[in-house]
Amino acid sequence: MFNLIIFGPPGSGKGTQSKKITEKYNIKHISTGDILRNEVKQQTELGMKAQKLMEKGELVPDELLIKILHSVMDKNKETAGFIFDGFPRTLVQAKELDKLMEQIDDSIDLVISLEVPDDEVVSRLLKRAEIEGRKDDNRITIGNRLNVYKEQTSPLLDYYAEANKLEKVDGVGTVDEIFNSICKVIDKYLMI
Ligand code: B4P
Repeated sequence: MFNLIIFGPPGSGKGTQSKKITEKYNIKHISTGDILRNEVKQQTELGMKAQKLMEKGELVPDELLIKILHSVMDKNKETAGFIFDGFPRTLVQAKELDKLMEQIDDSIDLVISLEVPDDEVVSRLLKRAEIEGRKDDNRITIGNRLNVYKEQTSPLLDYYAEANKLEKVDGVGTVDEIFNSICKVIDKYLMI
Protein backbone atom coordinates (compact mmCIF):
# COMPACT_ATOMS: atom_id res chain seq x y z
CA MET A 1 0.00 0.00 0.00
CA PHE A 2 1.02 3.61 -0.54
CA ASN A 3 -0.14 5.88 2.28
CA LEU A 4 0.15 9.62 2.05
CA ILE A 5 -0.73 12.53 4.32
CA ILE A 6 -1.43 15.88 2.71
CA PHE A 7 -0.64 18.56 5.22
CA GLY A 8 -0.95 22.34 5.39
CA PRO A 9 -2.84 25.27 6.90
CA PRO A 10 -6.55 25.78 6.18
CA GLY A 11 -6.96 26.87 2.57
CA SER A 12 -3.58 25.58 1.48
CA GLY A 13 -5.17 23.38 -1.20
CA LYS A 14 -5.24 20.03 0.62
CA GLY A 15 -8.73 19.12 -0.57
CA THR A 16 -8.11 20.47 -4.08
CA GLN A 17 -4.88 18.52 -4.56
CA SER A 18 -6.16 15.35 -2.83
CA LYS A 19 -8.87 14.94 -5.46
CA LYS A 20 -6.27 15.03 -8.24
CA ILE A 21 -3.87 12.69 -6.41
CA THR A 22 -6.69 10.18 -5.82
CA GLU A 23 -7.53 10.12 -9.53
CA LYS A 24 -3.95 9.68 -10.68
CA TYR A 25 -2.70 7.16 -8.10
CA ASN A 26 -5.97 5.36 -7.44
CA ILE A 27 -5.82 5.55 -3.66
CA LYS A 28 -8.70 6.17 -1.26
CA HIS A 29 -9.22 9.83 -0.25
CA ILE A 30 -10.15 10.37 3.40
CA SER A 31 -11.09 13.99 4.14
CA THR A 32 -12.12 14.38 7.77
CA GLY A 33 -13.47 17.87 6.94
CA ASP A 34 -15.78 16.44 4.25
CA ILE A 35 -16.89 13.59 6.54
CA LEU A 36 -17.71 16.06 9.34
CA ARG A 37 -19.56 18.45 7.00
CA ASN A 38 -21.64 15.51 5.79
CA GLU A 39 -22.50 14.58 9.39
CA VAL A 40 -23.49 18.22 10.05
CA LYS A 41 -25.69 18.26 6.93
CA GLN A 42 -27.48 15.13 8.09
CA GLN A 43 -27.72 16.50 11.66
CA THR A 44 -26.47 13.25 13.19
CA GLU A 45 -25.47 13.20 16.86
CA LEU A 46 -21.82 13.57 15.81
CA GLY A 47 -22.73 16.33 13.34
CA MET A 48 -24.51 18.35 16.00
CA LYS A 49 -21.52 18.05 18.32
CA ALA A 50 -19.09 19.03 15.55
CA GLN A 51 -21.12 21.92 14.10
CA LYS A 52 -20.56 24.47 16.86
CA LEU A 53 -16.83 23.74 17.04
CA MET A 54 -16.35 23.92 13.27
CA GLU A 55 -18.23 27.21 13.01
CA LYS A 56 -15.83 28.67 15.58
CA GLY A 57 -12.80 27.21 13.79
CA GLU A 58 -11.98 24.90 16.71
CA LEU A 59 -10.95 21.27 16.38
CA VAL A 60 -13.46 18.48 16.94
CA PRO A 61 -12.34 16.20 19.85
CA ASP A 62 -9.66 13.63 19.01
CA GLU A 63 -11.68 10.61 20.19
CA LEU A 64 -14.51 11.36 17.72
CA LEU A 65 -12.09 11.77 14.82
CA ILE A 66 -10.24 8.58 15.71
CA LYS A 67 -13.53 6.63 15.73
CA ILE A 68 -14.42 8.03 12.30
CA LEU A 69 -11.02 7.17 10.89
CA HIS A 70 -11.12 3.65 12.26
CA SER A 71 -14.48 3.04 10.65
CA VAL A 72 -13.51 4.46 7.21
CA MET A 73 -10.26 2.48 7.10
CA ASP A 74 -12.11 -0.66 8.11
CA LYS A 75 -14.58 -0.24 5.23
CA ASN A 76 -11.76 0.20 2.69
CA LYS A 77 -9.46 -2.72 3.37
CA GLU A 78 -9.05 -3.52 -0.32
CA THR A 79 -7.63 -0.13 -1.32
CA ALA A 80 -4.15 0.33 -2.82
CA GLY A 81 -3.51 3.03 -0.24
CA PHE A 82 -4.92 6.06 1.54
CA ILE A 83 -4.55 9.79 1.21
CA PHE A 84 -5.28 11.46 4.54
CA ASP A 85 -6.53 15.03 4.04
CA GLY A 86 -7.05 17.12 7.18
CA PHE A 87 -6.00 14.24 9.44
CA PRO A 88 -3.99 14.14 11.67
CA ARG A 89 -4.36 17.61 13.16
CA THR A 90 -2.95 16.90 16.65
CA LEU A 91 -0.11 14.80 18.02
CA VAL A 92 -2.67 12.46 19.64
CA GLN A 93 -4.25 11.87 16.21
CA ALA A 94 -0.82 11.31 14.58
CA LYS A 95 0.15 8.68 17.14
CA GLU A 96 -3.23 6.99 16.84
CA LEU A 97 -2.87 6.92 13.05
CA ASP A 98 0.53 5.22 13.42
CA LYS A 99 -1.13 2.60 15.65
CA LEU A 100 -3.99 2.02 13.19
CA MET A 101 -1.48 1.59 10.36
CA GLU A 102 0.54 -0.87 12.45
CA GLN A 103 -2.59 -2.94 13.04
CA ILE A 104 -2.81 -3.50 9.27
CA ASP A 105 0.95 -4.13 9.02
CA ASP A 106 1.49 -0.88 7.21
CA SER A 107 2.76 2.64 7.80
CA ILE A 108 2.60 6.22 6.55
CA ASP A 109 5.00 6.50 3.62
CA LEU A 110 5.07 10.19 2.88
CA VAL A 111 3.83 13.51 4.30
CA ILE A 112 3.51 16.34 1.78
CA SER A 113 3.30 19.75 3.37
CA LEU A 114 1.84 22.54 1.22
CA GLU A 115 3.65 25.77 2.06
CA VAL A 116 1.36 28.79 1.68
CA PRO A 117 1.66 32.17 3.45
CA ASP A 118 -1.17 33.42 5.69
CA ASP A 119 -2.28 36.31 3.43
CA GLU A 120 -2.73 33.91 0.50
CA VAL A 121 -4.83 31.39 2.49
CA VAL A 122 -7.01 34.17 3.89
CA SER A 123 -7.72 35.52 0.41
CA ARG A 124 -8.47 32.01 -0.96
CA LEU A 125 -10.89 31.24 1.86
CA LEU A 126 -12.67 34.61 1.56
CA LYS A 127 -13.06 33.93 -2.16
CA ARG A 128 -14.48 30.46 -1.41
CA ALA A 129 -16.92 32.10 1.05
CA GLU A 130 -18.40 34.07 -1.85
CA ILE A 131 -18.78 30.95 -3.99
CA GLU A 132 -19.73 28.20 -1.51
CA GLY A 133 -20.87 30.12 1.59
CA ARG A 134 -19.13 27.79 4.06
CA LYS A 135 -19.90 29.05 7.56
CA ASP A 136 -16.29 28.73 8.75
CA ASP A 137 -14.96 30.83 5.84
CA ASN A 138 -15.38 34.26 7.46
CA ARG A 139 -12.58 36.57 8.56
CA ILE A 140 -12.89 35.91 12.32
CA THR A 141 -13.14 32.12 12.02
CA ILE A 142 -10.35 31.97 9.45
CA GLY A 143 -8.11 33.86 11.92
CA ASN A 144 -8.95 31.32 14.62
CA ARG A 145 -8.38 28.37 12.26
CA LEU A 146 -4.93 29.74 11.47
CA ASN A 147 -4.14 30.12 15.19
CA VAL A 148 -5.37 26.59 15.90
CA TYR A 149 -3.22 25.34 13.02
CA LYS A 150 -0.12 27.09 14.37
CA GLU A 151 -0.65 25.95 17.96
CA GLN A 152 -2.01 22.43 17.61
CA THR A 153 -1.27 21.17 14.11
CA SER A 154 2.02 22.65 12.87
CA PRO A 155 4.06 20.86 15.62
CA LEU A 156 3.35 17.70 13.61
CA LEU A 157 5.82 18.95 11.01
CA ASP A 158 8.63 18.16 13.48
CA TYR A 159 7.09 14.78 14.27
CA TYR A 160 7.16 13.74 10.60
CA ALA A 161 10.50 15.42 9.86
CA GLU A 162 12.08 13.36 12.65
CA ALA A 163 10.56 10.24 11.09
CA ASN A 164 12.14 11.28 7.73
CA LYS A 165 8.76 11.34 6.03
CA LEU A 166 8.28 15.05 5.42
CA GLU A 167 8.47 16.70 1.99
CA LYS A 168 7.69 20.40 1.62
CA VAL A 169 6.08 21.64 -1.59
CA ASP A 170 5.47 25.26 -2.62
CA GLY A 171 1.67 25.62 -2.47
CA VAL A 172 1.54 28.95 -4.32
CA GLY A 173 0.86 28.87 -8.06
CA THR A 174 -1.79 27.36 -10.30
CA VAL A 175 -3.50 24.14 -9.17
CA ASP A 176 -1.76 22.26 -12.02
CA GLU A 177 1.69 23.67 -11.21
CA ILE A 178 1.35 22.57 -7.60
CA PHE A 179 -0.01 19.19 -8.66
CA ASN A 180 3.05 18.67 -10.91
CA SER A 181 5.38 19.43 -7.98
CA ILE A 182 3.47 16.95 -5.81
CA CYS A 183 3.61 14.25 -8.49
CA LYS A 184 7.39 14.68 -8.78
CA VAL A 185 7.75 14.02 -5.04
CA ILE A 186 5.41 11.00 -5.13
CA ASP A 187 7.00 9.53 -8.26
CA LYS A 188 10.46 9.92 -6.79
CA TYR A 189 9.26 8.03 -3.72
CA LEU A 190 7.61 5.33 -5.82
CA MET A 191 10.57 5.45 -8.24
CA ILE A 192 8.32 5.65 -11.29
P1 B4P B 1 -11.12 21.02 6.42
O1 B4P B 1 -12.26 20.63 5.59
O2 B4P B 1 -9.97 20.09 6.45
O3 B4P B 1 -10.80 22.49 5.87
P2 B4P B 1 -9.54 23.29 5.40
O4 B4P B 1 -8.37 23.11 6.28
O5 B4P B 1 -10.04 24.67 5.22
O6 B4P B 1 -9.05 22.78 4.01
P3 B4P B 1 -9.81 22.52 2.65
O7 B4P B 1 -9.32 21.20 2.20
O8 B4P B 1 -11.26 22.68 2.74
O9 B4P B 1 -9.42 23.69 1.67
P4 B4P B 1 -8.40 23.68 0.50
O10 B4P B 1 -7.15 23.92 1.23
O11 B4P B 1 -8.45 22.57 -0.46
O12 B4P B 1 -11.55 21.27 7.94
C1 B4P B 1 -12.65 22.08 8.31
C2 B4P B 1 -12.90 21.99 9.83
O13 B4P B 1 -13.28 20.63 10.20
C3 B4P B 1 -11.73 22.29 10.75
O14 B4P B 1 -11.58 23.69 10.99
C4 B4P B 1 -12.12 21.48 12.04
O15 B4P B 1 -13.07 22.19 12.79
C5 B4P B 1 -12.78 20.24 11.50
N1 B4P B 1 -11.83 19.11 11.35
C6 B4P B 1 -11.48 18.52 10.15
N2 B4P B 1 -10.59 17.54 10.36
C7 B4P B 1 -10.35 17.50 11.71
C8 B4P B 1 -9.48 16.73 12.56
N3 B4P B 1 -8.68 15.79 12.02
N4 B4P B 1 -9.48 16.96 13.89
C9 B4P B 1 -10.29 17.89 14.42
N5 B4P B 1 -11.12 18.66 13.69
C10 B4P B 1 -11.15 18.49 12.34
O16 B4P B 1 -8.87 24.90 -0.42
C11 B4P B 1 -9.27 26.16 0.02
C12 B4P B 1 -9.68 27.07 -1.15
O17 B4P B 1 -8.54 27.43 -1.91
C13 B4P B 1 -10.66 26.45 -2.15
O18 B4P B 1 -11.65 27.39 -2.46
C14 B4P B 1 -9.82 26.16 -3.38
O19 B4P B 1 -10.55 26.27 -4.58
C15 B4P B 1 -8.76 27.25 -3.29
N6 B4P B 1 -7.49 26.84 -3.88
C16 B4P B 1 -6.91 25.62 -3.79
N7 B4P B 1 -5.74 25.62 -4.45
C17 B4P B 1 -5.56 26.88 -4.95
C18 B4P B 1 -4.53 27.52 -5.71
N8 B4P B 1 -3.44 26.85 -6.10
N9 B4P B 1 -4.67 28.82 -6.02
C19 B4P B 1 -5.78 29.50 -5.65
N10 B4P B 1 -6.80 28.95 -4.94
C20 B4P B 1 -6.69 27.67 -4.61
